[in-house]
Amino acid sequence: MNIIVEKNWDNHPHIALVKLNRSKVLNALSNELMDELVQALFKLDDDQEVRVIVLTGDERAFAAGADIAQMVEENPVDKILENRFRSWQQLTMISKPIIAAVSGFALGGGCELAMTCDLIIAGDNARFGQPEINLGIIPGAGGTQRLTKAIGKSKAMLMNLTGEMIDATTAEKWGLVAKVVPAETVLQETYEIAKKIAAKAPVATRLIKEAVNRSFETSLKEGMEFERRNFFLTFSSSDQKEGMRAFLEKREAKYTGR
Ligand code: DAK
Repeated sequence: MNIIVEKNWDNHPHIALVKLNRSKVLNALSNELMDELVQALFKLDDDQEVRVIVLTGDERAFAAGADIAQMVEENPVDKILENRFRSWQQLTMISKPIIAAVSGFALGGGCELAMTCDLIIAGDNARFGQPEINLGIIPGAGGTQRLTKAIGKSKAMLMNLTGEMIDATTAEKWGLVAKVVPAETVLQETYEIAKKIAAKAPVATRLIKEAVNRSFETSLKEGMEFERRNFFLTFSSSDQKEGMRAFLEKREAKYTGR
């Protein structure tokens, strides 16, 4: 098993933990692992009980990139035929919030995988990098695109052209990660954040994810229009009534996800 899925993580009915499970090779993202990951995420996305997904590796590595042993002898035709872009594209179709809990190396495809998630919580031992240049290739899943949007052109150029890693504090300062926490608490801290998100109205959290992601792909005018439509849409949910009534009645809201 290249990944381990724990639904009801820590007995929480709405949080699922997905753990990359190739420790010996620093969770290198083999084709098989990526297929399993996409399948598992689709399953969790379809499960109405699940509201938040946490993706993690182990203490030494979130993931040290695509599996170099699998790629070394490949040619462009192999690449076209195996169509690996499809699984990476599919990751962006998950509608529920995914939090990356990163300890250790997040390099190449590992950094790209973390960036495909909705937010990154990093242990203070985390190292991020796009070292593809050291292998004579360039990133294939967002290292020149998502990273540039996250940290800006000059810093993205620095990381991509030198292949050097940055530490967690720098990653936070540059806007790549949301929060840095002591390495030994990264899962616990991520769980606490997941718990907060899981307590919100599920339809609204999905619409927020969709709208924030849209801001990367569209003009401000179109993005504002998109946000407005999603805003109106929330008023068709019973959770909007529940959220507002609960506020007025000075009680905690109980969301049903409808
Ligand atoms: N692939 C395969 N094996 C890996 C690996 C990787 N990316 N990274 C590490 N390993 C293996 C090592 O070979 C070693 O295996 P054994 O020798 O024990 O059998 C084991 O993990 C432990 O690694 P080290 O002995 O090297 O450990 P160190 O602590 O000394 O060094 C390191 C850690 C992370 C600095 C080093 O392992 C390293 O530089 N790893 C490679 C990092 C890297 O270059 N990553 C970028 C790979 S290219 C695409 C989507 C994405 C991509 C491409 C296409 N499409 C959608 C088509 C992504 C490309 C990449 O990520």
